Amino acid sequence: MKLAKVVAAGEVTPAVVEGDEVRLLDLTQVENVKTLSDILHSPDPVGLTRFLIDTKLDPVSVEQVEWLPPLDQQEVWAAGVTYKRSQQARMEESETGASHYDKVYEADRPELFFKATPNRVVAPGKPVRVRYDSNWSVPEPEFALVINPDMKIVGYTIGNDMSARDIEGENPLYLPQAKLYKECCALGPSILLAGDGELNLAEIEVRLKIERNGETIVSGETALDQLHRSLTELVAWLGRDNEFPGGAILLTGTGIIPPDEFSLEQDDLIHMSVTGIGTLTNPVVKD
Ligand code: DO4
Ligand code: MG
Repeated sequence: MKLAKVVAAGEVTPAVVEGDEVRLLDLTQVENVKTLSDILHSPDPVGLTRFLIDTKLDPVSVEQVEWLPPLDQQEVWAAGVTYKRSQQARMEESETGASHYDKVYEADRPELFFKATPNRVVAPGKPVRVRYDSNWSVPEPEFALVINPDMKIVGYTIGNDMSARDIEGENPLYLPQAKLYKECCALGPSILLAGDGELNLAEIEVRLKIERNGETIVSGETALDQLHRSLTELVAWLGRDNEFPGGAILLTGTGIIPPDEFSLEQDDLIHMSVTGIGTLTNPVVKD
């Protein structure tokens, strides 16, 4: 079951996505359930979502609603160098930082960094930004975990960890500037609610396609079984001596890196797809 946050008839509301249709939820049916997070952080998000579907309303087409990023107050964090491909690319981009990237790939402690506050996260369809002081920026398509305040994974979504590779490559201490700025992250389009069973990681593919003037100029794919760490391990590290009263979103790192000569430009269109979740599409702005 996929849960989204949309604006329909001027109201912000959580909704269920079923194929090309959206079913709005009626939150008046349950006391103390007012937001997407109230559902995500409830004891049974799947059961509650099913119960809240407004059966009096006809489903609406996905084109008829405005999409919002599927989060409220969650902090957005990201893991880095969790795929071999990312380790290689980072070692090549940084003369001074190569050994740090090499070591962190094998170390017990993963690289985890603060990625975005909710106001820096853009919705599906809205522009992500290339910093004006970067000449080498790329999108990073990442499988993202939706985590409740008890540090339980309650869902999955798609995250774009926009990255200024020239700034990060110049000096690893510039990482927060390379990663965290306005419109530096996109999330969505919806959250696949976690079921009871284990995910079959080999079956979950992550794909990236970048279009320029209607032509595909970059494409790539990976599968989640290429991830060097387990999802629960990453969440456990994030939760060490930390707390997230509003929940958290954790991007799990990229396994797809565009060719070194590629940098995003104004009006490029980025498509990121993950099996079972859908496609997150965002244009690029640089000014
Ligand atoms: O160490 C730099 C960031 C790594 C990252 O964002 C990734 O591997 O996805
Ligand atoms: Mg990343």
